[in-house]
Amino acid sequence: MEPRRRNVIIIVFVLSVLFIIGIFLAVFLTRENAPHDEISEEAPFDSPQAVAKVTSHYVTEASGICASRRHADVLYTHNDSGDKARIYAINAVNGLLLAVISIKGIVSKDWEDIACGPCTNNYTDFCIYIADTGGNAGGNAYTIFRIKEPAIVNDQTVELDSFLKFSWWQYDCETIMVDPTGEVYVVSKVCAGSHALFQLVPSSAWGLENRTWVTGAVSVPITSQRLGPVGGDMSPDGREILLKTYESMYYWNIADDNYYEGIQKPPKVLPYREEPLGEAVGFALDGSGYYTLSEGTNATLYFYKRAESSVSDVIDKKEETS
Ligand SMILES: *[C@@H]1O[C@H](CO)[C@@H](O)[C@H](O)[C@H]1NC(C)=O
Ligand SMILES: *[C@@H]1O[C@H](CO)[C@@H](O)[C@H](O)[C@H]1NC(C)=O
Ligand SMILES: *[C@@H]1O[C@H](CO)[C@@H](O)[C@H](O)[C@H]1NC(C)=O
Ligand SMILES: CC(=O)N[C@H]1CO[C@H](CO)[C@@H](O)[C@@H]1O
Repeated sequence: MEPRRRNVIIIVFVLSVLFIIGIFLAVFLTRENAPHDEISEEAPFDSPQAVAKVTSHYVTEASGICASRRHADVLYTHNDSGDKARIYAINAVNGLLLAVISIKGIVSKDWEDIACGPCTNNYTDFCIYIADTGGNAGGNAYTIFRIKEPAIVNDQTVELDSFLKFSWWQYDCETIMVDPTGEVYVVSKVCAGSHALFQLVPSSAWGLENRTWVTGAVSVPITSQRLGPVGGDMSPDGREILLKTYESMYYWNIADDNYYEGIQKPPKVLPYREEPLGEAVGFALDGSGYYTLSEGTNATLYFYKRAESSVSDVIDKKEETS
């Protein structure tokens, strides 16, 4: 080959390689949320185990899940908008329906999440909180319902313990969590690329007929590729928070009960198996991991076990702060 032709070939080759590298860089740098999509190293939870299928014909659009505080291996869930005012107890081991719990005297407009925890007015008693806070209310007619957790898990109709009516300038809200003192927090669901807000709902508003305006929210440093976040939970000891979007699971360790400060820090990104419209996440009662459940019939209940390596870490932290 004559040298000139060889030089041309080399130049064309080098230009092609640079062009391809350029395209890769462009794609990588403009990819939305690129840093959020990478699973954190030393994730404190393992990959999911499929526990069971939830085959009950009642549970067809599970939108929230929480672990009973009174009964081992019992989870409560509910359907997204369109169901009656009732929740379902399911067995956390085999996914079977244990009970249908109806609530007297209320209607379900757009139930989006459920949380288990102490009752706001009595820390020694346990309650179930239901967030009627979906987009149908447009931010102006949000209600949280609270019932006492039943002593026995069987089909029954229970009285409402209390309600909390509030308005917020955020027009949709699909996450509710309750801390170990019974304070309630909500997280708004926002457009792709926007930051959701984290808001304490004042306990003084329980039982008031007039709506309470809530203010003072802080911004959560995550974004979603679709509307989100769609669900979340606080661990029973109040030290951990999970928030999920349709694509990812985010985790905060909050050692000092300062949720407003903690939630503004960057979370860890946990392993998450994407589910069809997965909106429900809840910690296990003993903190040994967390469950997810998605909308749809025969949805799989997944369990993400706490990683062995992280257990001693958490115990160390507890000892430090106690
Ligand atoms: C709190 O709940 C417990 C358990 O149900 C009950 O024994 C106690 O009387 C309650 N305390 C108050 C102040 O309501
Ligand atoms: C509730 O709202 C009504 C109508 O705006 C008002 O007249 C009433 O004073 C309010 N009640 C309380 C306790 O704030
Ligand atoms: C759900 O599972 C049940 C029992 O395994 C089965 O009979 C039913 O056909 C399934 N339904 C759907 C929609 O797949
Ligand atoms: C049994 C029951 O009422 N299931 C409902 C669950 O929620 C979906 C979505 O709104 C309804 O279509 C189901 O009828």
